[in-house]
Amino acid sequence: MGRIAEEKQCQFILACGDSFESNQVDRKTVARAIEAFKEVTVPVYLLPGNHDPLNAASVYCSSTFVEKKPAHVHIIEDTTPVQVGEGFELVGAPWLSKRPNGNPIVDLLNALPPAGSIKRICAGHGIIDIFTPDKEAENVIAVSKLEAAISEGKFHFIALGDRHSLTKVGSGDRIWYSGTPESTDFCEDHSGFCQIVEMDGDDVTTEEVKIGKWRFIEELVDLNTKDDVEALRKKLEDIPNRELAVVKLELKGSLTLSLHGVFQSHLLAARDVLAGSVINEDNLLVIPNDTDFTDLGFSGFADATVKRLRDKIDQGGNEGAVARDAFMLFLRLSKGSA
Ligand SMILES: [Mn+2]
Repeated sequence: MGRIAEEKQCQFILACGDSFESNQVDRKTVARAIEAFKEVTVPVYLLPGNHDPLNAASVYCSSTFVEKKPAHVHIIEDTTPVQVGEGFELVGAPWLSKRPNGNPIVDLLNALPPAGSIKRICAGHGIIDIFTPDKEAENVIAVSKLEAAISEGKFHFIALGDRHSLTKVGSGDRIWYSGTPESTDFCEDHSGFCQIVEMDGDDVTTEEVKIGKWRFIEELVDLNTKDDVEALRKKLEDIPNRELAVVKLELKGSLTLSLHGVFQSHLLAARDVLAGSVINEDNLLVIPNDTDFTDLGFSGFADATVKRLRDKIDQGGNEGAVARDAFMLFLRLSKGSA
């Protein structure tokens, strides 16, 4: 973000809360954040959110942060307007506790007169009413109030934090969640961006820049044939930077025992390099067919074992399921030794 801010000649960087996961983060995490801030060449404004509220135990009051913080990094401690360049001011509504009475932005919206000739930017944090069923909950922000503040000329732009996906709020183009710079979960539909906001006279333009490296990939996969298994292998292999990818597969369809074995070995190989995986096989049927038991090239006791396992599988029930797992393991081990 620092590099982009420099490139695009941004006047400052604003992070609207939850820069730290909690006030109890490791000292090392704080020290490393400060190392990163040192490389940033523009002023940085950090708004305390519900994860990192500005209370007595705040990470922003920790000795590591206070002693090492570079001068160009500023914590928005109260609702005092800060001048951020000629004709612009920034006003934030910091969270002073994890569960304040009402969202801090509400008092700010009520207290401020119209901005007049100055361009005023607001920094707030929390969930908005259109994204929660619990609209009356204490910290929920009513979008109608934000839109009213814009139309009354109190603010020219409202930057929000909390939501991980980059999201435009309301009917205009002046209220936004910039989202988190990294993706952190499957449910996020547009995370991993920073947003560049340009204010020129009365015009506001926004631009999203992808900066996140992590990916959360969720797929429903129908597995029935050899081609399906091969396509899934290729799909898993073609994911770029797999060490930064987490994959969730919802599997359905039906496979023979031997194809399921092939699929399992592809999965094992992928799991070695993926950052994480969640595989749901509840709706994937594994059905033995004749070719599962013939052409295996076994003889002697191995062949006799296959026959005994097959009888058990055909009988079904719990023992059949155990026999099926045993047979698949047997296939894998035999391939390994070959
Ligand atoms: Mn939050």
